[in-house]
Formats: sequence, structure tokens, C-alpha cells
Amino acid sequence: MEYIKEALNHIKEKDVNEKEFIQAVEEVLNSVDVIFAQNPQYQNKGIIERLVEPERIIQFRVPWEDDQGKIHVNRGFRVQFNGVLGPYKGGLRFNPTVNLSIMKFLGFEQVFKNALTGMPIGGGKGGSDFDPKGRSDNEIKRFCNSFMTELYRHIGPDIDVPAGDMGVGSKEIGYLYGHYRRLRGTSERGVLTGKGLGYGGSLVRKEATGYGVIYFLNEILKRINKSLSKQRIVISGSGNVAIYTAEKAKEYDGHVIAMSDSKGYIIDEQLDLDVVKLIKEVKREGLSLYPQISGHGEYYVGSLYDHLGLKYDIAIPCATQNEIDIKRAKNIYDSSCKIVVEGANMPNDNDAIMYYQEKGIIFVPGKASNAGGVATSALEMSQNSMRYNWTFTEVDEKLRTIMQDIHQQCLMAIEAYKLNEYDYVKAANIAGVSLVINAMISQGDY
Ligand code: NDP
Ligand code: 2IT
Repeated sequence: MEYIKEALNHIKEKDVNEKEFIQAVEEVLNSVDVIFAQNPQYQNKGIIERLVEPERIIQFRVPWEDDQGKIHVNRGFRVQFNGVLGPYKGGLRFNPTVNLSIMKFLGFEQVFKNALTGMPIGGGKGGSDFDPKGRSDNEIKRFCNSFMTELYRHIGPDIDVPAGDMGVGSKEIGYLYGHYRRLRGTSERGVLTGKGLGYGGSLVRKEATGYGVIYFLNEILKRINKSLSKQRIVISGSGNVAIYTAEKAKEYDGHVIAMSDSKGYIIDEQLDLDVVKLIKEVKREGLSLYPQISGHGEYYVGSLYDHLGLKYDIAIPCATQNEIDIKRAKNIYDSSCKIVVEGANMPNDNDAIMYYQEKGIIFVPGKASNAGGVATSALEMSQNSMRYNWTFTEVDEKLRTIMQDIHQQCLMAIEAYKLNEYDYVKAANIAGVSLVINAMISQGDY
């Protein structure tokens, strides 16, 4: 459609250096032409132009002192992408690769993901090119304090509510919240999510993204009259999302046979998740330690998806963006894999996604399958507002219902728009984008 093509070309010209952002916009816009075909009046309302332009971007300097007394300066970001459904909501990523393009792609994806959760949250993302690896606790604390010294004036429980993402877990959220509280002189627990359980955090938030991925996967398996039991599963990453995806998969008798980190991967028919947790969550070391500590399994340097000859049914990439290109997608197909579900944000590039669709591999984009993390963050906000905590079972049940509902929204879009039976890409994009557009139109022309 001409309107979409023009909007896309405009973004490609204007944001020419923002590779990841353009990739994310392309994936979404190429899915939603039916919405614009049915609603030609949207064109002179500038709907796409508004969808792809963040409401606000804040970029700031983050100076901090290391343990030797040397001052470092990092770059901090917060992209407040779209607030039409509620306070901007999305994680903070501390990783040396962070730049404006990555912040904008993550913020853009977050808008539609958050819409799908049905919770009252807009979309945003933030972070810094700070590398927490090898830094002491005190260095991380000083960095977090400095980061919050600027960020605090832009956030609030009804304004913008950050949480964790890569490199930011409950420890960092604790330091950030402590500093926010001191700077503002108020408690305002709902300003951040992913907090510790002792001061306003929600049960299940830590596990939520991974658990949610498996709840979504279970819905797909039901559709094809299968269950997770005995399915051979590979999971890339061994951080927050990967670990709790593996935990829930095992609970359903799934057979997790491989995991990875930024340096290498392990293959083990008797994969011991407790050892992975010990290495990654407690020791904060590399998976190369795994065979020695567990007494079994193999460790290899490189990418899990370059490994040839391994047979599996389901792949769940939970590491980082663009981990899988067409070459790796072909390896995944050659491994007899039938289903790819994204735990990470945009771990597959657009060529890989097209390849899966050509080959009949069922593929689910992260904005549908990994929405359980942010959904549970929204449940944390609800509990903070009520000044009351739900039990583990109560939160877990709400999370499961939300994931089932997102799957149902996909099925409804597949039916309403006569999409391919398993086109979860178009379905999730149409469902998410429609919710945002409807609210934008209702709220007027800004
Ligand atoms: P973590 O920092 O906890 O874990 C990241 C994992 O990815 C680590 O195992 C890390 O290895 C690995 N990794 C990092 N860079 C690379 C790379 N270049 N190649 C291969 N592996 C790499 O992050 P999360 O688990 O929180 O996030 C993972 C993904 O899930 C991200 O895309 C994030 O945006 C997304 N996500 C996170 C949510 C959350 O609630 N945390 C919610 C929804 C999505 P190493 O240990 O060696 O650094
Ligand atoms: O990508 C994501 O959805 C997250 N990192 C979770 C964000 C949140 O606000 O919990």
C-alpha cells in the first residue's frame, strides 16, 4: 500500500543510521496494511507518522567514579514512545551495545506488546551503554545513583515506570529505587517495577517473562493437539528470561537440552538448571564452568545456532536482538525444529522470520510471547497502588490468563483478517496496533 510504503521510506531516509529501529518498524508496518485498507480516513490523520515518532527522547550524561577513583562518562537514555494507553512502561538495559537505535526499536516494540497485555500501560524503554560486567557492587551502585540523578525528574508512577532488561535485575532496581526515593522525598513505590519482595516487589515478577513464554507456547501446542512433554527444546541465553523459560518448560516435562551465553553454549541431555542458576545468578560467571560443576554435558565456544547435527523440536531464543539471521534460521530448520518462540526482543531478523514462514515453522514474535514480564510489572503497579500484595498463585494465575488472552487476540485477528492459520506475526501486530490506534483516535489529534 502506497501510504505505508511512503511512511517507511520516510523513516528509512530520516533515521538512516538506526538499523534496528528501521527493522522493527518494517516488521510492524508490513503486517498492518489491512488496517489502513479498511480505514482510509487514517491517512490524513497522520496515524503512521505518529506511531513511528517517539513522543519524547531524553538523552543524558552519566558520570560515575570507579573503585580506583577514575571518572567514567556513559550515555543514558529514556525513550517515552507512546503514552496513549497509560504511563510509559518498559525496561532499562545496561549493555555496551546500547545506542539510540536500539532504545528506539525496543521502545517501539514495547508500545504494541504493552497494548496486547490489556493492562493500562504505554510504551517506553531506556538504559545506558554502561557495561556492568566485572564491576564491583559499589561501582554498580554509584552508576545507578548517577543514572537516577538525571532520570528521576522524567519518571513517576503516573508518568513513566521503568523496570529491568538486560544487565538490570532486582539489585540494580533496588539501588535505582533507593536513590529515587531520596531525591524525591516520597515513597512512590509504583515508580519502578521488578523491586525486591521486601519493599513493594511482586511475587512472580522475576519468573514472569519466562513463565509467560511457556504459557503462550502451551496454547500453540494445544492448537496442534500436542503437549510440551518430551519435546526437545533449545534455549539461547542463560539470563533472567532464559532461566525461567527453562524452569517452566521442565515443569511441563519439556526436555531442555541446550542453553547459551555471550561466549558459548552447553549441550546436555541431562541439563541441570540449578547448575546454570548457580553459575549465572550467583557466581555471575560464564557457562564454560558448566561441565566441570555438573559433571556432565559439553561446552562449546560460539553460537548455539551455528551448531550442526543437533535435533530438536522447539527453539526459544532468549538472549538478544538479531542473534538469528537467515543462515542460522536454516540451521534451525535442519535441526527438525517445528516451532520458534521469541523470549528475547527481536532475536530473529526479518529474513529469518520470512524463512520460517516459507518452511512452515510456527513462529511467534516477542511482542506476543514475551509480554508476561511487562504484564506482571503492571500487576506490580496495581499491587503498589492498592498497598496490598497478592500471593504467588494469584499473580501466576493472572499472568497465565493474560498470556492466554494474548494468544486469543492473535486467533481473533487471524480469523477476522483471514490470515494464514499460524501467522502470529501479522496477528500480533494487527491486534496491538489496532488497540493503540483506537485510543489515539479517541484522544484527539496529537
Ligand atoms: P539478562 O542480562 O538477564 O541475560 C541476557 C543473556 O543473553 C545472558 O545469558 C547473556 O550472556 C546473553 N547474551 C548477551 N549478549 C549476547 C550476544 N551478543 N550473543 C549471545 N548471547 C548474548 O537479560 P534478560 O534475560 O532480562 O533479557 C534477555 C532478552 O529478553 C532481551 O532481548 C530482553 O530485551 C528481553 N526481555 C526481557 C524481559 C525481562 O523481563 N527481563 C522481558 C521481555 C523481554 P552473558 O551472561 O554472557 O552476558
Ligand atoms: O522487554 C520487556 O518487556 C521488558 N524488559 C520488561 C519491561 C517491564 O516494564 O517490565
